[in-house]
Amino acid sequence: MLLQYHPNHQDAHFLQGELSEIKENFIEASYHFRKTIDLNPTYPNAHYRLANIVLYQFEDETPQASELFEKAIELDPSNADAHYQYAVLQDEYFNQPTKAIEYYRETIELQPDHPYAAYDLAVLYQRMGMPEEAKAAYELAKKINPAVQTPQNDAIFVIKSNQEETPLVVQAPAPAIPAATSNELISALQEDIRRLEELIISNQTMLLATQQTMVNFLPHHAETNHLIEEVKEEQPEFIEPTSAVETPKVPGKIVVITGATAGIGKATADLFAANGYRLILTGRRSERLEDVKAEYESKYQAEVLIKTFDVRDPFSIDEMMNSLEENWQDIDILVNNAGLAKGLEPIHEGKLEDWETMIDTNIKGLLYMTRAVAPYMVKRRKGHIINISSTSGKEVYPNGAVYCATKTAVEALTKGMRLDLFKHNIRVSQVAPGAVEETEFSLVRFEGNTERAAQVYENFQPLRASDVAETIYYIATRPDHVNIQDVLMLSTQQASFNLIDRSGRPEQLVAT
Ligand code: NDP
Ligand code: 8X3
Repeated sequence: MLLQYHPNHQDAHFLQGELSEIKENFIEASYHFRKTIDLNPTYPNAHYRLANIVLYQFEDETPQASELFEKAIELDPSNADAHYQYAVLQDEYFNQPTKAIEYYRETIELQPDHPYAAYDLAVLYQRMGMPEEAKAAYELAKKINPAVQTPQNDAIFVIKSNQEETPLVVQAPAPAIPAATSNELISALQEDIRRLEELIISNQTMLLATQQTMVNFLPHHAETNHLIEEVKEEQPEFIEPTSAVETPKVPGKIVVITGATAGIGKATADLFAANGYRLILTGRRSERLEDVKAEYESKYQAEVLIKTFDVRDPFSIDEMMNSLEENWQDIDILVNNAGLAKGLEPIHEGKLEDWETMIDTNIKGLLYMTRAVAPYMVKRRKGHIINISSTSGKEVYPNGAVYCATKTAVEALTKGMRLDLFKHNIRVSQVAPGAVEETEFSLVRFEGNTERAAQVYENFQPLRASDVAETIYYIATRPDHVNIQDVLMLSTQQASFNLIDRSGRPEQLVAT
């Protein structure tokens, strides 16, 4: 709730990251930690927390995790566990034993009773053919954790160290990389809650809306405490970093998003970029595409390809596909988002030009894109097409016949695509949102008339572009065997096109 009024509040993002992590919503947690870093690149512990999530929750993101641990160490050279995790990565992933040794040793210096570092160091020394050093590290490991002393380990480290033999490959008896303990998570969280409360209370300049934030925040705080209690009860020692809901970040996957210059498309691009996807972003406004590319490259180090074309032109689409270098051709996800409404008139007054534009963009554009991309997916037996429909595909409203007809067509196309493509192992989904702000949708519909466009969203809280983006991302990140076909989503204050509770946005209600 605090973020609703202060979307750039770094503490609130960090705290929300911690809460999301405890709730095992790792995508959300990583989003908030990234946002924290974005707002304050030296925010204490943010890199470290994000690194842990990236490493344990998202497949194949090890290089990024390593960079984050490196940064965490740079920001806080006393963080023993960051040193340890970094050492493990150098050892096990990057095959850099010398560097790994350096960081294991630093871990032990910083935290002499670190439960795993000495043992892992012993194993590494042994593997490197340095038996004396291995033995010394093993002796230390035994002092820290007597459980590591087994007859097998004794034989390996003590006896073998005196013989000139090929070093043995040693299996660690305990998990090599420890999860953060629940106690660590809890105390970090409690500290942050305390800090945030102090910050809010001491801020005398906060206005009415912020006071409401406090009111809304308190039950949230209670919920946090409840969660903490639950965690303590259920898991006195460890929180295993396994996700009940698998939402892995899959790096290197390629997503094409049409209409990424604004609104829902841009918000979707942001989320995929933040989560390590490679993006092909399209739209007609090349300057906007350039800006978006520059933003994601610097903010997320994302790989972004931009393609300027009109989805109504099948030849440009073919040209675009033919221009893709081989390493960009394996498109995993196509988000058919580009679309628009033009005008709001009764059928007998509608402009033919508007009708052509809507039909050509919303139906034919979506078809052309699908026709161009789907064969690659069929060939690979892999892919996911996500169409952006609308509540207008499920109901028809006065003066909106043609726009509603185009979105009804999208509904039919989604169903049809699914029937044709499921046997090729391709997923087909759609999202059908109600009114969405933070878009240019109404501005386009009313030909740049800002006043008329603003009226659409007046006195109620519509969906935001990011809400729809999150749904698209959720659909795209289900396990391979899950196909979510259709999601209808509206603002809580909207029940249908004309049934909108316009008694005010939540904060306005409070202020009056
Ligand atoms: P925006 O106007 O903010 O974004 C529309 C995007 O589509 C822009 O990036 C635009 O890029 C692109 N686009 C439009 N026409 C073309 C074209 N001919 N060729 C290529 N790109 C095109 O609107 P939204 O984000 O709201 O709209 C996205 C989708 O969501 C649409 O399909 C819309 O129907 C649907 N939708 C929107 C709702 C809302 O209330 N906002 C609710 C339900 C569904 P550019 O101009 O640079 O080409
Ligand atoms: C856009 C939503 O209700 O304006 O698809 O048609 S609405």
